[in-house]
This record gives sequence, C-alpha cells and structure tokens, in this order.
Amino acid sequence: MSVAKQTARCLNGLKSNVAVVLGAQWGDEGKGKLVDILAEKYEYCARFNGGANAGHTIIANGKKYPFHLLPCGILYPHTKNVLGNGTVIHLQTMFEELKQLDRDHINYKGRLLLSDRAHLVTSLTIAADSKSESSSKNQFLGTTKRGIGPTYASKMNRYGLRVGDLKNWDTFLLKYKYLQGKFSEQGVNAGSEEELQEIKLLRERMLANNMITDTVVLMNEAIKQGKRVLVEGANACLLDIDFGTYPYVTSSNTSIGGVCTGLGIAPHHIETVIGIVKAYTTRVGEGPFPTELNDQNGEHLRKVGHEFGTTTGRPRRCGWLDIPLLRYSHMINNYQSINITKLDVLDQVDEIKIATKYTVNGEEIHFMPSTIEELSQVKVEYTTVKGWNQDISKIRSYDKLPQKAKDYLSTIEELLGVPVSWVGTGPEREAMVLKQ
Ligand code: 2SA
Ligand code: GDP
Ligand code: MG
Repeated sequence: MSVAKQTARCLNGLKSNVAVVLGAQWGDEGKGKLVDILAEKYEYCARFNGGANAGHTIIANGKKYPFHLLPCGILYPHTKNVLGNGTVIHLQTMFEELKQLDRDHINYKGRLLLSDRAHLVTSLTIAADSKSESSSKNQFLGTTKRGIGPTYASKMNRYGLRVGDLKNWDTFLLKYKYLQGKFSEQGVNAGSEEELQEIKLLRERMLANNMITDTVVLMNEAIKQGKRVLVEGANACLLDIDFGTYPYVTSSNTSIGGVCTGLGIAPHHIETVIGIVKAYTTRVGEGPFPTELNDQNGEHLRKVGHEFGTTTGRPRRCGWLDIPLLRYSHMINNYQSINITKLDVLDQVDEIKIATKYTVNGEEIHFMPSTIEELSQVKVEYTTVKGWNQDISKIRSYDKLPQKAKDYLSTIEELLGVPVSWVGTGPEREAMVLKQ
C-alpha cells in the first residue's frame, strides 16, 4: 500500500488494524470517549500503562461509566479487554468496577484478561503513596494516592508483586511478606491478614474465569491473525515519566514507547496514533502550567467543562490551548490525527486565546524545555480568535458547525501541522463529529 493511501486509511482509526489513542496534554482530554466509540469496530481493547489513578468517562445509553482500570472497550459484548504487562492493578478496585457491569447486565465473562506480568497495587504501595504525599520532608506532587508511584518503584527494585504470582498462593504469600518487610524498612507499616483474605477470594474468581494469562502472546497472536487491536493510553504525554514535567508526572511511560513495552508489541504493528486534545488545557495536581488561567476565564472553563477529577474529585486547573506543548507532544507520539474534545465548552467564550510561542529572554524556544525551572521562565505569546457564541452540543456533523468553530479547528491544524479527525461536541457517545 502506498504511503499516501496508508495515511488516509489510518487517519481516524476506523479502518486500521492496530490503533492507539493517547492523551496529548496533561490528561482528562476525553480519551475514554473516543476509545469507546472506536471499540465498536475492534476486537481487542488494551491498556498498557497506569492503574486506578486514571479516570476514563464514558456516557452511553443514558449511563455514566467512570472507569479507572477497566479498558473502555468493555461495554461492547464482542470485545476482549486486556490489562497489559505495563499496567499496575488494584484488584479490589477492578472488582468494584465490575459491579456496575453486573448491575447493567453486561457480561464480561472471558472478556477481561489480565497480564500475568502486570504488577499488583496493594495497601502497602497505597500507604507508601499517601505517606510520601503527606510528609513535610517530601516534595508534594499532588498524586492521586492510588499507590501508582510506589508500585512502579517496587517493580524497578525487583521486589514487586505480579499478577502471575497469584497462580500459586504459597509463593504469593512469601512475596507479599517480603514486600511488607521492604516497606517496613521504609517506615511504611501496612498490609494485613484481612487484605490477604480479600486478595485470596478475588484470586479464586480470577482463576475460575481464566482471567490471568500471557497477554504478550495473546496480543501478538491476535495481530498475526489480522484481528483488530485498539490501544488505550492512560494519563498523557506531559505526565510521562521521561518526557513529562518531571517530577510532576506519573510513574509510567504514557506515550508511544509505553505501548510497546507495556503490551509487548513491536512498533511497526502500529498503524494509527490518535492524539486526544482538549480544546483548552487542564491539569490536576502540582506542576508548571504556562497557560493557566487564575481568573474568571479559568473559572468559566472549570464550571462549564465540569473540570473535576474523575478519580479524586479534585478541581482541575484550567488554561488556554498551548501549541508549543502540543508540538512537543506531537514530536514524541507522531499523531496521524487529533481528536479535539470539549469544543462545546468554549461556546460562550467571546475571545479564545491560543498560545503560539514560548520565549525566554526574548528568544523563541520551539518546544517544552526539559526542566521545570526553565519552563517556569517561559513567556507565552498568544493569538486571539473570535468565539462562535452558539450552542454546538447538538451538532453531529462537521458541516453544521459554525464557521468560527471551524476556523478555530483550522487554526489548530495549521499551527500544529496535524489534521483534526474527530471533534467532541458534548460528553455523550453520540456527541462526536467525524471531520475526516
Ligand atoms: P499518580 O497518582 O502518581 O499517577 O499522580 C502523579 C501525577 O499524575 C497526575 N494524574 C492525573 N492527571 C489527570 N487525570 C488523572 N486521572 C484522574 C481523572 C485524576 C483525578 O481522570 O480526573 O481524579 O484527580 C491523573 N492520574 C494521575 C496527578 O494529578 C499527579 O500530578
Ligand atoms: P480521560 O481521562 O481522558 O478519559 O477523560 P476524563 O473522563 O477524565 O475527563 C473528560 C471529561 O469530559 C468526562 O467527564 C467526559 O464525559 C467529558 N467529555 C468528553 N468529551 C467531551 C466533549 O466533547 N464535550 C464535553 N462537554 N464533555 C466531554
Ligand atoms: Mg481522566
């Protein structure tokens, strides 16, 4: 297939064999919604990173599903849903989420598969996260306190607990106790017989339902057989442990490289990478944010966009769209196209600003600098575009969008050099416009 045809075929993710959906900013762009929409056409939906820190919201059939661990393809009965080796799983949270599926009579038997290489989040790593965030000796990062950092740290330290360890309860017990000792050395005294009993019961359910498997083989066999695989990123590029605003980041590779290491699939299998870009910018937790609005405009975006954490309920910080940040994000992930989400949140904004340039001492810098000290020194230059002052939340086709909204989208395309494929006009599954 020619490169031109390949690109056109893979632009919006509807026809590619392996497509990846990634957050392009600081998270909460609306990844869950596009994953849910695309999953209708895919056989597999796989998470490669993160854990229950993520909050991916789907609004479908009049119901709201705020998923933290379950892949967003799970609502379709034909899909298989995978938590890959790069994820960190708190079993109690996962089974709690499954209760909503039970209530809605969504059968997930045989459709939820956990990598035997994925790591387990326990009360030990959760307690360590909370302790680190509340100690005055530590830098406060504003984590979700879901145990993510300490679980990945235990993995790197090579004493983590893996899902596969659950296959043999005696082995698991030994490893759990060993981990308890390790955390106790760090002054974290957690873990309990009660938790062990909880895990034991959940383990039995998982083994009875063949939920634990070698997902590396599963994914590669699926791809070899031409089955369609949709990959769901959690968190986002600027929260990546390597490429994000370190140390104000999460502890996984949230960007394209994480797909390969977090699922065990080779890069050349990936046909489409779609970046999810909110029509403005938000971030939750600490860390630099060059286009942040600490004024009425920021309040307006938070209120109209319901910008509160899906996992913790924390108010999200809001600001204008930031092109230098997105250019950097695009350099890392090489998006074939982007999905602009929450365009409707700008409906009543008279003048919309877009950050076009960062300068330091009058000199333009083209990308996000690598240190937060440098980032805090950047001056941001903006361009202003007129708002459309019209309710677009019921619009379902690109042609019907107001001209000024189309102009906003074209300005983003030109400044970023990436086509827009999808446009979100409201939170519901149906409120998505296909542009190309
Ligand atoms: P962690 O818990 O160790 O991953 O936190 C480290 C940083 O990563 C940020 N982070 C997030 N940012 C946006 N959304 C996330 N998910 C939730 C949501 C957040 C919530 O969907 O709204 O409910 O508060 C998420 N998860 C992690 C976090 O804020 C830290 O800056
Ligand atoms: P994710 O973590 O990237 O999946 O995003 P979250 O679910 O944390 O946050 C996105 C929020 O915006 C959710 O409440 C979604 O229901 C909502 N949402 C997604 N797309 C749109 C959209 O186009 N318009 C509006 N108004 N809300 C949206
Ligand atoms: Mg979220």
